[in-house]
Amino acid sequence: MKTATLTREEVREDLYPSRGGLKGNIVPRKHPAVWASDSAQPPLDRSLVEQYQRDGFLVLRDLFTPEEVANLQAELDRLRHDAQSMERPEVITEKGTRQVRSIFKVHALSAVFARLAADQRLAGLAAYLLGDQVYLHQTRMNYKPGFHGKEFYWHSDFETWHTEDGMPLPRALSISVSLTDNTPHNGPLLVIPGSHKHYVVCEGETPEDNYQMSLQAQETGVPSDENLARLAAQGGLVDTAGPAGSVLIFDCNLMHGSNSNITHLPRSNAFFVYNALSNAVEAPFCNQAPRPEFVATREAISPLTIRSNQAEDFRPA
Ligand code: 6CS
Ligand code: FE
Repeated sequence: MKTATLTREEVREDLYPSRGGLKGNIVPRKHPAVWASDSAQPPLDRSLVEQYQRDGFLVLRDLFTPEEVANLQAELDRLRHDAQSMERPEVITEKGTRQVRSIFKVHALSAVFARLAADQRLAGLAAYLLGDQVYLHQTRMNYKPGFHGKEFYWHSDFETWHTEDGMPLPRALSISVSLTDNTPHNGPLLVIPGSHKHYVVCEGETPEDNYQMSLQAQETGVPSDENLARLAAQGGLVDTAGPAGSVLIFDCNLMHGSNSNITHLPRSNAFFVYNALSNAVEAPFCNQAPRPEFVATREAISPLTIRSNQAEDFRPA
């Protein structure tokens, strides 16, 4: 009898199904947050690794010197000034205004942020936690300008990166470097501790070219109010406010969001998304075409060469 020859696509199992005709639900995560082998030497205190495993995030405040932060802030200002005149897809403006909301693929637009993304203190930590070589799945500068910076509603990044980018497993993490003070008032990232251990199935079909709306205001891949309330009742709510130079490491599946910024103080953070090389994106798990390269690296997947930077490496060109 002729055996069926199924293609890789047909045999591929979706371990984290979401959207489509599914009902909203909360299911257990099937994989760890820390993939490091027990024999690997952690680059930070083991108690912090255990805290990350438990909570799904860590805030570190003393990774960069004031001179390094000042140089990064100069590059932030240079990029923001240039972005205002850029007509390119990587520059996302706030809905209804010309204010720059995000600049994607910032590692390709700025040699300074490319060096920062490859810094041992960030990429080295990501490689340890993910137990593999890493590559940059996505990088972005979120400006959240004063008065006009709009919110990022509650979501799990992994739900989007799995469903729309074809990221197989939750073996990725984000590192956010605050380049302006993140105060309790100007829209710091809010997280639900421990929520990374639960996968929230979202309802609804993924629209065509969804990224053209979702990067301004995410409406698909958003948990139900009921499921958000259940997660928050269990884990609480924490803001990740901290002075410029603070670093937030968070698991790809941690439930997070941030409020709009009506203060005069911009909340500008650089975000670097590290994916394990063994977890490279495949075809999307939704019935849409893959998202463009500036939102999800697909064509140029190569292991990151980790660097030891000095302050002068962050001086704008
Ligand atoms: O769709 C994405 O990849 C982007 N959206 C959000 C709200 N967070 C992750 C990422 O920046
Ligand atoms: Fe996000």
